[in-house]
Amino acid sequence: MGPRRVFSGIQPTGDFHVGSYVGALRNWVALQDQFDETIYCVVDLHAMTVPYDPADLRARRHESARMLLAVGVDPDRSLLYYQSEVPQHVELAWILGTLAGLGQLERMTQFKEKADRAKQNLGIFAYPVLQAADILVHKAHAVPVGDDQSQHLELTRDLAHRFNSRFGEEFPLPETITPEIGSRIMSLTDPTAKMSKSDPSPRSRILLKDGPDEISKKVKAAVTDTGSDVVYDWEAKPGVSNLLELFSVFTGRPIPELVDEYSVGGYGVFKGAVADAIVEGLAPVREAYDALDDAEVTEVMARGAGTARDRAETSMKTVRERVGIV
Ligand code: AQP
Repeated sequence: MGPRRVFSGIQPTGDFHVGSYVGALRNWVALQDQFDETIYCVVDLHAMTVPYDPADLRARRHESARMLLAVGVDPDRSLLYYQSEVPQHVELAWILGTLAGLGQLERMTQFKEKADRAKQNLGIFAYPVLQAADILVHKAHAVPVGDDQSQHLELTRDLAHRFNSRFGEEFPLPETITPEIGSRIMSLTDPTAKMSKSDPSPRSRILLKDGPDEISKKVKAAVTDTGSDVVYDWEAKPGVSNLLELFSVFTGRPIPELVDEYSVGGYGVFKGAVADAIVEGLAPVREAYDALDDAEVTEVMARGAGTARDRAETSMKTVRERVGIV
């Protein structure tokens, strides 16, 4: 068996929040110790599927790269680059697009949620095909993502399987890696909706760049449920359950132990402790972010793109031969 590879991407569409950190980015860092190769990408082409300002995109992709380095993606161990700088992603997306059924793409929940009629475009529709190409161009075996991406990963496996059956065995079918706790962190203002960077309320999410005061304020104002018991029960107490998941992730302590300790004392004491745990957990990330030098970030990303292009081109040589365009 060859080297075991991980691939994942993140959109530079806004400030990263604890949802994407807990659901995905934390795993990106841990997987550097568990897989032979880890490949991470700032997926700026995906970010163009919603209305945006070019200057804003330019700034955000750089900030995103800087934040990935700050959370612990190590450029000496992981390949890190901007998607747009490796054109083979788009070439493979076209080929996979010819194998993708319209019905299946129309059933994608994220497409249905995001594509309100006024803003619909081909990019949003084809988004999961480009995502499949991102993963398959590196022949990745595993993809660490939050729960919201499992349907797209299913499509990726279908496309890989269809390609292999039609043109010959080329792509591994990648597995999804989601964390047991925190695969779906919910909004602080509406614990029935996932925490998301496109939520109009900034109080709904904790940003990785938030300072201690902002974090405390947001946690203390988080919607909790009626009563005052700290109970882990997603049906009856989604707000408290969401905070318990965050508490567990940031302290490394099991949820039942936290429930035992905070079952008396009310929501005030509980929320104070959750806020402290998040503040403490994010402090090193914020410090690393502030310490990074812009020129260093630019240099890391240029180096990553060069390596990624070479690797993607090696994959595409065989793919082109298989599909008959050489
Ligand atoms: N709330 C969440 N809980 C767990 N995981 C999450 N992820 C995002 N939100 C949560 C995971 O983070 C990774 C990066 O996601 P992305 O930025 O590429 O895309 P996204 O899912 O579109 O992020 P948002 O914040 O939810 O933005 P909008 O509102 O635009 O949809 C992915 O692995 C995702 O699963």
